[in-house]
Amino acid sequence: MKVDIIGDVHGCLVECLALMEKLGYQKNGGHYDHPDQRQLIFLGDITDRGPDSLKTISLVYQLVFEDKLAHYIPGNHCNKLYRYFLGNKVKVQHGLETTVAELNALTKDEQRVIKKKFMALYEQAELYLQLPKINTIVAHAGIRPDYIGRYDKKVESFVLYGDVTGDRYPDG
Ligand SMILES: [Mn+2]
Repeated sequence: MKVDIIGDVHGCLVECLALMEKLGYQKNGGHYDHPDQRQLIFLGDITDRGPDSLKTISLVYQLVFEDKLAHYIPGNHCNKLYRYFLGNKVKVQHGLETTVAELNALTKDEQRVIKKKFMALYEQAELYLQLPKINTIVAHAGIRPDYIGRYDKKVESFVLYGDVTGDRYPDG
């Protein structure tokens, strides 16, 4: 089993595609594969800040669900976008404003398609991925050894947001 782990694409679609090409992924007939059967892992934060968050969602959706070439693990930005799509009150800042601006530029139907793709990705995702074949565990913000095998709220917060202190800087 050979994997390429890509974290924090943050809407940088062009760079992501260039990296995939460099790693040997090829597009044939509209579908991606790798001549050596390598697999991709997108390790969270695929959206926000960069110029192409929505196209990045579509790319990762295709790679996970259609091409079966990638795994997707959520990050803190993904969690926030998920809560935004649920209609929860989230602050549209720290990068989310770029994704929301992209969404607002779409028609309602286009928005629905993207939302559906992202929700499907997020809801099928595991909080972290155990890859015993290569003696590896991947998590967006890391994981404590004693959390491995657990999937409760405490573990969810840790793998998404890290080992937070609860302290806050004046700028939030
Ligand atoms: Mn992050």
